[in-house]
Amino acid sequence: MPTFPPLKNDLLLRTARGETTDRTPVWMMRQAGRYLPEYRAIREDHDFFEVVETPELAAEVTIQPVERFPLDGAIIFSDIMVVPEALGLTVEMVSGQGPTFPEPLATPDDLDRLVDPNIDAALGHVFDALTRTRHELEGRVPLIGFAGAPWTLMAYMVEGGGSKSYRHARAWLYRHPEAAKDLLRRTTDVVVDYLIGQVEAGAQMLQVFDSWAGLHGPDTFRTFCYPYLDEVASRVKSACPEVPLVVFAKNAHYALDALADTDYDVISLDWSMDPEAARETVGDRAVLQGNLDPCALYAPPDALRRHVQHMLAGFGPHHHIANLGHGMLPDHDPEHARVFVDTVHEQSEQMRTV
Ligand code: 1CP
Repeated sequence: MPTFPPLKNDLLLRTARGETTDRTPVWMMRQAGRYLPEYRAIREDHDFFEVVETPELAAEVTIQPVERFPLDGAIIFSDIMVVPEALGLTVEMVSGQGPTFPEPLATPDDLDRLVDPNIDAALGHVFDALTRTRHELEGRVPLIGFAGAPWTLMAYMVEGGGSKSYRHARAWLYRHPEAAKDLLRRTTDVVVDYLIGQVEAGAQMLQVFDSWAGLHGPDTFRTFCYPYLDEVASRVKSACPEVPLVVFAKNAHYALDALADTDYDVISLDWSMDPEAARETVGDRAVLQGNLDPCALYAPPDALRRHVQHMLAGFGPHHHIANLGHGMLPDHDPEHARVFVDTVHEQSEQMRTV
C-alpha cells in the first residue's frame, strides 16, 4: 500500500462510521463536472474518456470542486462505464446523449463476447488516478472511490445507453433469467475486485451507484438486484473492514428496510424520500446521506437556504451526510452550489448548539 499525507478533515469518515461529530459533512454527487467552468475548460481540449484515462487530468478535475468549495470529500473523476469496458464492451460518450454502446448485449449468446478481465491491466488507470489524487489532496479531505452496481451496469450493457424504461434490460429478466443471473454474477466479481483495488490505490470511502434500482418491482428487485448489491458489500467489507461503504439505490423506496440489513454503512437517499420516515425505517442500522432535490439549486439563494435548512432539520444533526438526491446538473450555477455547502456548514453547527 502506498503511504499518503495524514488526513486533516476526517468528518466524513467519522460520520459514515456512525460517530457523532461537531458538524454535518457535505459533498455533492457529480461535484466535478460540466457546471464548473474550470471543468469545461479542460474538456475543450480533452474528450471525456481521455480525462478519465489520464491520471494527471482525472486528479486535476477531482480536486477542482474541493479548491472552490469547503467540501468534506472528493470523489474520483471516472465513470461507472469503465467496468463494462473492462468486461470487453465498447463504450462511446456521445455529446448530449451520454454513454452509448455501439454493440450492446442483445441476446444471451452475446455473453460469449465478455472477457474475464485482468483488473490491474484494464482498470489500472483509475488506480493510478486515485493514488495521484490522494497525494495531491495533501490530506485536505477523504477520497471517495465508486462503482456502478451490477444491475445498473447490466441495464446499460443490455440497453446500449440511457433510456426511460430500460425495457430491453428488464425484458431479459423475464426472457432469459438464467443468462441475466450469469451476467450479474460476472459483473459482481469485477465490481468487487475493482472496489478492493480502489482501496489499495488510496480510496478511503466507497459508493456503489444503483441508479436504476427503482426500475424494479419488489420481486425482480429481490431476485436480480438485491442479492448482488448485498454480495458486493459483504465481500468488500470482509476485505476492507475499515472503509465505509455507501449505497445509492435510486427510487428504491420498497428496498430501504432490506438495504439497512446489508453491510453498507451509509444509505444515500434520492429526493423523493422523506428524511424522517427514512430515519424511522432505518433506525440506527445505517447512516443516511442526501437528499436535496438537485433542482432546488435553481431556486434563488434565499429560498435555496430554506430548502437546505428544511432538509437538515428532517435528518437531525447526527448520522447524516449532507448531499443532493442525485447529481449536479450541467446548467447549475456554481454559486448556488456554494450556497448549499455554506448553509450546511452554518446550519448544522447551529443545530448542535440549540
Ligand atoms: O461531457 C461530459 O463531461 C460527460 C458528463 C459526465 C461526467 C462529468 C458523465 C457522462 N460522467 C461523468 C462523471 C461521473 N459519472 C462521476 C464522477 C464525478 C463526480 O461525481 O464528481 C460519477 C460518480 C459518475 C457516475 C455515473 N455515470 C452514474 C451513477 C450516478 C448517477 O448519476 O446516477 C451513471 C448512471 C453514469 C452514466 C453516465 N455517465 C455520463 C452520463 C451523462 C451518464 C448518464 C447517462 C444516462 O443514463 O442517460
